[in-house]
Amino acid sequence: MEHDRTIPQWETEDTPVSPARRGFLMLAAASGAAISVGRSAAAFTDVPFAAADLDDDSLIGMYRTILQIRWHERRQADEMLSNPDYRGYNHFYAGQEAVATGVCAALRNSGPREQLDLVYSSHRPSGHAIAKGVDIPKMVAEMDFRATGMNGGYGAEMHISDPDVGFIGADGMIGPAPVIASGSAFAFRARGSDQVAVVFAGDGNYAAPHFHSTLNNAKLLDLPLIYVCENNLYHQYAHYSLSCPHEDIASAAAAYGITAETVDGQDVVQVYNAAKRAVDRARAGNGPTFIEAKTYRYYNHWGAPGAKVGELGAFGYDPLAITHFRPEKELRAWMQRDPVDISRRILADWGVMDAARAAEIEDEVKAEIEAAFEWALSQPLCTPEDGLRHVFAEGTVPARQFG
Ligand SMILES: Cc1ncc(C[n+]2csc(CCOP(=O)(O)OP(=O)(O)O)c2C)c(N)n1
Ligand SMILES: [Mg+2]
Repeated sequence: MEHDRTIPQWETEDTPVSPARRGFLMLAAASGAAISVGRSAAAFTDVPFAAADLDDDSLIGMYRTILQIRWHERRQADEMLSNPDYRGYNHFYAGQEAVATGVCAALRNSGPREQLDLVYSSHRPSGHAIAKGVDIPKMVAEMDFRATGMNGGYGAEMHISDPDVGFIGADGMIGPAPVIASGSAFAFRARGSDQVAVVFAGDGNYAAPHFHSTLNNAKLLDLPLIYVCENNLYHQYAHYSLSCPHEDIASAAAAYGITAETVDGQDVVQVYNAAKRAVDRARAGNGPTFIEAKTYRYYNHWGAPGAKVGELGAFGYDPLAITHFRPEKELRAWMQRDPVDISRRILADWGVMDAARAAEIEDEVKAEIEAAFEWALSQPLCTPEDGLRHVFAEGTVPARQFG
C-alpha cells in the first residue's frame, strides 16, 4: 500500500524532513513537554526521513512487537499479584518497549547462526528477548521454571537465552555484559563477518569500570559494537545524577571518540533510525556506535510491588526502596508519552494502519499472550536434578589443543 510516507521528489533520504512531516513530529514532541528530556525532545524535530527503508508490514510488525512486550508484562504482573502458585518473576520493561523494538528491527534475527546479529541483555531482559524474536510461550514457561521452557526451566528470568535467534541472554551482573559483547564484536571482525553485537545496559552501568574499558577498546579496535544505554533515570531507587556527572551519558561515549547520539526512547521510529545508522556503520567496518535512549519504566525496580491487577504501572509502595521513591507525578508524566500510543499515532498519521486495525492487532496480541500463559502454566515443573544437567560434558570429550 502506498501512503504519504513515500519520499517526495524534492526530498532524498539525506535531506531533512519536509515541513509538513516536521510539523507532525514537533506535535508529537510537544506532547512530551511535561517531561524533562529537554534535548532529546528538541532533537525530535531534526530526525531525517523516518524509517524510510521499512515497508508497511515491518512498521506494523514493530507496533505488534511493542504490544507483545507490553501484554506479556501486564499478564505476568497480574499472575504475580493474584496467583500464589506462580513462581515466576521479572524486572518489568513496560514503558521502555520502543527501545528494544526499534533496535532489534534493525538487526538480523533469523537465518544461520553464524550470520545472526547478537544481543547481550541485562537483568531486565524480557523486552529484549521478545524483540529479538524468541518463542514467547517457551519464554513464559522458562520464567515459571517449567521443564519445557526455553532453557529447561532452571534458568528463569535472569538466565533466559536463545542462540537460535541471536539472543545471547540475560545477565544478572551490572557491569560486565558490554565487555563480553565487545568480545563477540572482536570475533566478528577477526573472522571477517559482517555481524554486529549489541549490548543493552542501563544508566547504572555508567559507574562500572566495564563501561569505560568497553568503549575504549571498541574504538581502538573499531569493533562492530552497538552500545544501547537505556537511561530510565534510575538504578533501583537512585537517580542517575547521583553516579554520573553527565546529563547525557552519550557525551561520555563521545569522549572516547565513539559516534554517540541521544534519542527519544519512547518513539520507536527515532530509535529504529539511530539503530539502522549504527548497524550500517558497523557492517561497513566503520566501528562502534553508542545510542542513549531516554526512557522510563512503569513498574518498580523488581516484580510487581505497588501494582494492582488489571492496571498498568506501579505507584508508591516498594519494600525494596530503602532510600526514596520516585515522584508519582514523574511516572504519570512519562505515561503520557507511552510508546504504544506514539507508535499507533505515527502509523495512523502515515496511513499505514487505521484505528480499527490497531485495535484488531492489540486483540490478536492479547489472545496470543493468553494462549502462551495457558500453555506454559500447564507444563511440568523442572526438578532439582535438572539443575545439574548441562553443567558437565557427558560422554567422551576429544582432546583439544587450545592456544
Ligand atoms: C555488580 C552488581 N551490583 C549490584 C547489583 C544489584 N542491581 C541489580 S539491578 C541494579 C540497578 C541497575 O540499574 P540500571 O543499570 O540503571 O538498569 P535498570 O534497572 O534501570 O534497568 C542493581 C544495582 C547487581 N545485579 N550487580
Ligand atoms: Mg536505569
